[in-house]
Amino acid sequence: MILDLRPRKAVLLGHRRSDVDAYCSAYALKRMLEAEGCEAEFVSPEGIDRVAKAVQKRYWMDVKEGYEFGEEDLIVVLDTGQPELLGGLLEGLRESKATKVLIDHHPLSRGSEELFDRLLVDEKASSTCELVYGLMKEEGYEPDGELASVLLLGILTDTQNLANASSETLLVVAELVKRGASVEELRKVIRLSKDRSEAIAKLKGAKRLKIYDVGGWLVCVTEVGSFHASVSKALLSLGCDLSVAIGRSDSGVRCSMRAAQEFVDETGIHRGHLASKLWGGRGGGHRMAAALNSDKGGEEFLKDLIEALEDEIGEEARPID
Ligand SMILES: [Mn+2]
Repeated sequence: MILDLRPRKAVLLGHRRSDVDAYCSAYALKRMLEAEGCEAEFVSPEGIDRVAKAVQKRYWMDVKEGYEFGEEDLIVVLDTGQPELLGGLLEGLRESKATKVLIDHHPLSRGSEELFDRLLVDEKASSTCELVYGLMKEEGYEPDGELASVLLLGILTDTQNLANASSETLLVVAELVKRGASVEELRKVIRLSKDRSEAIAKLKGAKRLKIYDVGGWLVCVTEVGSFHASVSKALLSLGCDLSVAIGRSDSGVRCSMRAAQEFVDETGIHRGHLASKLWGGRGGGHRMAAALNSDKGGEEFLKDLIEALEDEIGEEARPID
């Protein structure tokens, strides 16, 4: 998939503010490439996020925020569902003569197919780290205990500590544990990085909650200034079937949306439907999680969202006080 190209200089690209999965998959891939005599560096626009920084302290790798394209013969883009998440690097990527590979567990977005020469994309995989582990086995590269730990970190963070892990993923986890990774130890690395302001955002999100019953489903909407993704995730764990955290942005509102698996399975609604109805498809994410932007005002946005849900479910929304 990669080593057959006999690359000499590779650049590994993560998405804007790379998360643990992007950082760790790059870390592991870099090691595999270096073992084959290929120089490799990791570039992530706007650096990496807070939890990834905690991981970086323990498993150090240099993170560059920009890159001068030209000498590379291999580009691997990791964990990046939408090419736009590469920010200013996208232009250079397009123009580069290098072989371009995408390794990702997000749905393949339009445009990615032409952009890349090789795709390792599997929506069923828990994480990009899981895909990189599969790739290593295919390439005949044996990850040691440290790499097994790094790969497991990406799986842990992308499955909410294995809560959402599939049977297939648990088998991969078992292999990584046999290679020397410790779930208990790695949980500590991620837990280290609890953030007080994030906790406050979640609590405020819960306090300001609007609850609707739409055809028996609990739809929860709230407004917060920051940490939208973790607020919507937290609301789901409180028992909502669909949670939406809205915040103001320069041009209108931005929001993060999450759906419980049963909701997606039984209603068939996923962010694709709602995004195209409400925002002309602007947004990205998984089937069950999405980040969206809209130029509408908060009230209008909420009204449209509820109407779109009523339409899809075929029942009227009933507010619950
Ligand atoms: Mn990921």
